[in-house]
Amino acid sequence: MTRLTDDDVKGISDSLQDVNDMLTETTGMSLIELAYEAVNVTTAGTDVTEFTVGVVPVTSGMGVITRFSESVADICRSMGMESFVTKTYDIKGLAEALSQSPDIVFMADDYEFIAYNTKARRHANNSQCTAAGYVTALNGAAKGLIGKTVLVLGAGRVGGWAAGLLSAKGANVILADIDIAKAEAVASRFAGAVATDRIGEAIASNDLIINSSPAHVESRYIREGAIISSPGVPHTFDEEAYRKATIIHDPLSIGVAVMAVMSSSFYIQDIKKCRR
Ligand code: 2YC
Repeated sequence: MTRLTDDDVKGISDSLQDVNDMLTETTGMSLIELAYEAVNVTTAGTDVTEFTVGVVPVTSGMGVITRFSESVADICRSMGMESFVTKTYDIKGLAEALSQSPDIVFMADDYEFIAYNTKARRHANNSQCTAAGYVTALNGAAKGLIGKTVLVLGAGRVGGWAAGLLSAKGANVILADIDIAKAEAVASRFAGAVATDRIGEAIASNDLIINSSPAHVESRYIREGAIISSPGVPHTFDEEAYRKATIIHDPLSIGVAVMAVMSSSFYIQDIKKCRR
């Protein structure tokens, strides 16, 4: 998984309103509306403002990313969720968080980023939630995906989840990766999905794109009027790309917002099961 840098994260807390405005303009949904749509629940079923959040910084691997945990907490606060970041790290930090009985605990190392619902004892993961958020954004911006062809750049975890969600939405999926074997392995899981390693050609012949790759996308391949829903980091689109296409990106907010709604939704589903 590509790792955010301090630089990617430093502006997040101050740009939450900009993200909301960008999403409203490009998809017709605010961040929280997008997150509910992505998890396919309504506020009637799950009201995230009733859930509290604890975020625990983790020092393993390449260590803490400056303001990563604070940004996660700010994103949840912007959705009306009472949130805190622990003063201590790792297991000590988890113990500190649990002593305050949060409904959801967010933690990330260099391999997994989860939102654990302490009551439902289930967690949401960032890869699935990021894919769900960006597929939902593309669906909104394209005004539906049924029968349309969508190019997925990058056959990693987010790309794999996105291919599955797009397939479920009735889109025709093309999976592009420089590693054709990787693209074919993922494409083979979804009826009708095809794999390619001819990246430039694929970009030049598709108007709807999910970019879940860390690679640079050459603006010269991008079609006028294309819609690129782009979770990929580093985010390296230039002004020519932004002139030609509608590009939907933010480094963390969409994934975290969907994680918060998905993790909250586990609790309600379990309660309903008990009531039957
Ligand atoms: O500050 C901390 O607690 C660090 N351990 C956080 C490391 C996050 C590493 N993961 C990522 O940077 C990417 C993000 C795009 C979101 C998911 N993985």
